[in-house]
Amino acid sequence: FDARMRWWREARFGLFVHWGLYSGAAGRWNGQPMQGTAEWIERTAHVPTAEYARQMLPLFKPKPGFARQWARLAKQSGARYLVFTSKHHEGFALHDSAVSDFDAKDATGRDLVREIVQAARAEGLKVGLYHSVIDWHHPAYPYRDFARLEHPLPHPLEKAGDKEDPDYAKRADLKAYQDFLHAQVRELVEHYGPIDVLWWDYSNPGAEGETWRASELMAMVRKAQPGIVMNNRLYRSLGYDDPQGSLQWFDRAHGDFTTPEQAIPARGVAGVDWEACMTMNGTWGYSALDTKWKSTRELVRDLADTASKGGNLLLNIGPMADGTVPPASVQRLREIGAWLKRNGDS
Ligand code: JFZ
Repeated sequence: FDARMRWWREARFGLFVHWGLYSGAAGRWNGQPMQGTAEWIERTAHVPTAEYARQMLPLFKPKPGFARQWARLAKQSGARYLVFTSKHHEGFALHDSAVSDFDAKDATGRDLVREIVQAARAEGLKVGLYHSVIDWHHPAYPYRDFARLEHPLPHPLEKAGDKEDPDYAKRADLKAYQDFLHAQVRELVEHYGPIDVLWWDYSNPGAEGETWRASELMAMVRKAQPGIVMNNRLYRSLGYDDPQGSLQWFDRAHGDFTTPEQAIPARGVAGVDWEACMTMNGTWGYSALDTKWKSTRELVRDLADTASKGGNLLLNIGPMADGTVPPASVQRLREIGAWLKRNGDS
């Protein structure tokens, strides 16, 4: 355990990337600004998945070389690792998946996980996958309706039906979904060479513990990637009422480190490896509407605060649908990099 955690403990700073079909929506649905973080727009705008795919797929056009730009930017910022969304809750997979046609290979002819992993490696960065356990696209996914997210089936709301997807209840099938989840993750850990981090997201209350056959899934991943480091969101729900909840719920058997949100100012817990993840504005996925950027000064302070309390900071960018990183993020990352050059330890 200590051996595989070594680089991670020394890393201190990583770049997080939220990028998927939602990037094309840029915070609006049918012209209307939507509340909430932009990567949740399918739920917040109550869009059926077929309609979502119909509108979003044509907008998703990765430009050539986008991954090299991300990796170079990560390097310039002083980050030592890059964690990107191989799949977010929308269910669109960035790799070439044989168990789904809702994937980048089918949509664009390209395997974007391969492009990103290779680009990160070329810059000497460690690379990790954020993989969503939630999947709003898969027909058997048993927690599809926003209203039911917190609740395992059967749920009283079932009787009211699902406005967005009336047949949903008939298709929901936990076992079939688990099998799909395991098969898709297997592709990711077997086909792309060494993967350094698996960043699971996330098990809401009611869908935690072994709901996803977590022990079996983690063992499979560990077998394919003996050195991989995993967070604990596959097994444990996070505490919504307590921002430090996931620290208290940490369980070494089901995660190497824990990833509390809103963990700044940092508290940390002795003996537990932890990582704060944070946006530079107020959204993970790209939104053209969110221009409330934190200052570089504030971000540097957050990085120092986290590092001084023994944690890592995973700082997010939300590229546009063609892979372009918002200029405000580019500027801040370069300034952080310059600060680290002057004040950091390498
Ligand atoms: C999850 C995602 O839903 C979100 O889109 C983003 O990817 C983020 C990094 O992770 O969001 C969460 C999950 C749990 C909590 C907060 C946000 N929580 O328990 O406080």
